[in-house]
Amino acid sequence: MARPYNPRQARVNRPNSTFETQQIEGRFVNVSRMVQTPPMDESSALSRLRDLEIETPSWGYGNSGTRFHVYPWPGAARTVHERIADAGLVHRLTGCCPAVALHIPWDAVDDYPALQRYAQEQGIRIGAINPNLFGSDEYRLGSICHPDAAIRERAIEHCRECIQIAEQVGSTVISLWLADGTNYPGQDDLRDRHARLLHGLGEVYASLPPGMRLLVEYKFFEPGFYSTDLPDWGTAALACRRLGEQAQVLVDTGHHPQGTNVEQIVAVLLAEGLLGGFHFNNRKYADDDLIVGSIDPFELFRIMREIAHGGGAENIAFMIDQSHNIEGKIDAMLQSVMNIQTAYAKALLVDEQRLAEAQAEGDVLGAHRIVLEAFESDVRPLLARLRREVGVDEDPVAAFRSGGFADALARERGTASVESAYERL
Ligand code: LRH
Ligand code: MN
Repeated sequence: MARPYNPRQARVNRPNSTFETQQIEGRFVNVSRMVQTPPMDESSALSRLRDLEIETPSWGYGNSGTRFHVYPWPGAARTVHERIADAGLVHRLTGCCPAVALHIPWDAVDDYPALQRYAQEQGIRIGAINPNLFGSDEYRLGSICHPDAAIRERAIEHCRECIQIAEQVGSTVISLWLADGTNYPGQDDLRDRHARLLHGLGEVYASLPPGMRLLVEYKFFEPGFYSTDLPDWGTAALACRRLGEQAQVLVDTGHHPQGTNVEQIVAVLLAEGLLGGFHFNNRKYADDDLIVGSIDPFELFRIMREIAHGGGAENIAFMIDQSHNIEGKIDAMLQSVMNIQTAYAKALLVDEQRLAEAQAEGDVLGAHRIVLEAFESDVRPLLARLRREVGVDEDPVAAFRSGGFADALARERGTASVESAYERL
């Protein structure tokens, strides 16, 4: 009589199973999933959900638009203090957004310790500091990859200033995106630019105090329309490996060519210990920076599933990076937070044990249906219970809209118009 089926045994004993060969690199093999992991019960899902902290971007609260026009929103934040106050309101209404990311110089002030105290008065802390190496005329041909050494040095110096700002506001994350690239073949030497990239990142990394992380954000195009110096996860991962343990890759969900399997990039970076954080948003076409989960909620679920079952997700910075061009900024941010919580809650409900068995049996559709089951489950009651337990309204967007916040802000702040790129011509 055949021995009772034991997926753990089956997989390990399959002749060409890779586990034996990878024993020396056991840390890559997700053995834990092989262990009989009972489906996650509601209370453990709730504790995982309670641990999920989402950082909102200061620049997501202000008026933003496209090169065609910026449509001013009544009551939209106009100053760094108003942006931090709005982030504080989002935390009070969701219970899970205790930090706001700043962008320098958009959020520059003379007294950073005072700004940190102001954030604390709003019930939040200052999170990632984003250097801006694209907002001044001298960066036409790049910043740390610029052909001119003096401009490269000034770009590196700006990053060092941002590290000092981070120290003054108690932040432990520098989140660096480079707009650096070229627009025409021959415009510059691609290998020279790569060498400048690695040298520049090395200079920035060397200035990090212990305990501070450098998150390296890649993007496949724009504003570079022929080459981008940090175009993909591979280049970012190579650079981070070369830099050291305090450097990790930041995955902006809108920064990939169409058809990219983003969750596989997340899985590989997690396995390699190189996933530092996310810039969540969604897109239909390019880097559209739309509300996360608004276009492809199934992709967001698949990404959060790699986080939910992969382990090693302890130190990941879950950050939103969006611009709300035609909708209200605060309720758009609230909806984004809810969409991330929804995707994570569904991901936590995947029956990992049954899935491992179906995968071991090569039951392709069976395995897929187990994942679909979780995606199609209604997690609204679970999230309502979570929000009741953390003392916020079951529907933060409804609470914002029925709470008169928008009208109060519009009365207090009015409507500030902003010129678009073309209008400044
Ligand atoms: C670049 C990017 C980067 C930010 C900017 C606001 O597209 O994603 O993270 O600096 O948006
Ligand atoms: Mn981003």
